Amino acid sequence: MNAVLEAYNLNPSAYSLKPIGNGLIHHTYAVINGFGEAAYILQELNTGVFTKPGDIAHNLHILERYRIEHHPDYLLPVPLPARDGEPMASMDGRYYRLTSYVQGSQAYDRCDSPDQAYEAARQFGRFTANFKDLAIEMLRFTIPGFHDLPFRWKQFTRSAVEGNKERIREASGLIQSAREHYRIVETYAKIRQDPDFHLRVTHHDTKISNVLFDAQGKGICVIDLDTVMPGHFISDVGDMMRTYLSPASEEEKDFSKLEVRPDFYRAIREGYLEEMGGQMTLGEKRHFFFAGEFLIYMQALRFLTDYLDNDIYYGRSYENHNLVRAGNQLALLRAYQVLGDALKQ
Ligand code: GN1
Ligand code: MG
Repeated sequence: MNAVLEAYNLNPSAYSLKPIGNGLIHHTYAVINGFGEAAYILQELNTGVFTKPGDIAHNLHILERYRIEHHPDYLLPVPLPARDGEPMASMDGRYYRLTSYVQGSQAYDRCDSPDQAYEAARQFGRFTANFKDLAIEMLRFTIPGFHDLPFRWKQFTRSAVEGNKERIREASGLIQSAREHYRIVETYAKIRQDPDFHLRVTHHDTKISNVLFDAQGKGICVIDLDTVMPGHFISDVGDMMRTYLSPASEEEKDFSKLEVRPDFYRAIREGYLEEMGGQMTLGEKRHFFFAGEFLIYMQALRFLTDYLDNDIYYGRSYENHNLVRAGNQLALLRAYQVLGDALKQ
């Protein structure tokens, strides 16, 4: 990593690296200075997932230009240029980005209170709201088909036939349960055609650790902008539902610990609509609950597909890891639908 620091004009002997975060995709480090303080965040990009790193740089450049013109006071933590002026440092086919550490900020691994859910939802809502008039077609799709549910469904049904035979047998119960929710794919396919659903600047990875908070617990800004691309609000709201509502995460093996907390649901709704309510159409608002179904289901399909494909995307730390994750997400989906029934009453 010394060469990487040098590519950013940092003296490697003056800094140390500390791995942080629990993302499944990139390797992330805090760059610690001689006073023991975090000065930067260094990330190695996963180019197996982001096959065109230049597209990320392109999008961030567009966002940054728009921000400077329209919201100069809005904090958008984009990577710093490398010594040679490039938006990334590339070395032996690997790509790295360095971002300034936001002083006084903290990030959480888990959403522990409705206040946190509210603050985070506001931050993601504000992010989309601030780029309201950006010509969306200027942004590139950094992962083609990323939140395209019919595409994820196709990948799933293909792997359920062509994947690892033994695993297909092992997963037959879950494959069946997953198929039973096909209605969610159909609803999404309709939404996509509906002119009432706008393509907006969407973050696509709204877990709580992608929000920075100040010492008083107020949201400062959103981070991790690689998956920012055109999308629908259901992606961002849905991933908040998926990751904030339950005290137990996607890693939990004891599904009885998955729980859907209605006060957290209300907090997400309130925070998001506070920023985005004025821009959303009636059709979009009516699908606020659907956002959670959409995203939890898509994540279940993605984990299950990866299990059938021998864990090539998410990796695993134990045998059947992705099968357990898929089972977890389907159990969460059922708990979420129970909340949906209650909300209808
Ligand atoms: C991946 O690595 P991380 O946690 O930022 C994935 C998300 C999934 C998530 C599930 C680019 O995100 O879509 O929701 O894992 N990101 C990508 O934990 O695939
Ligand atoms: Mg991410």
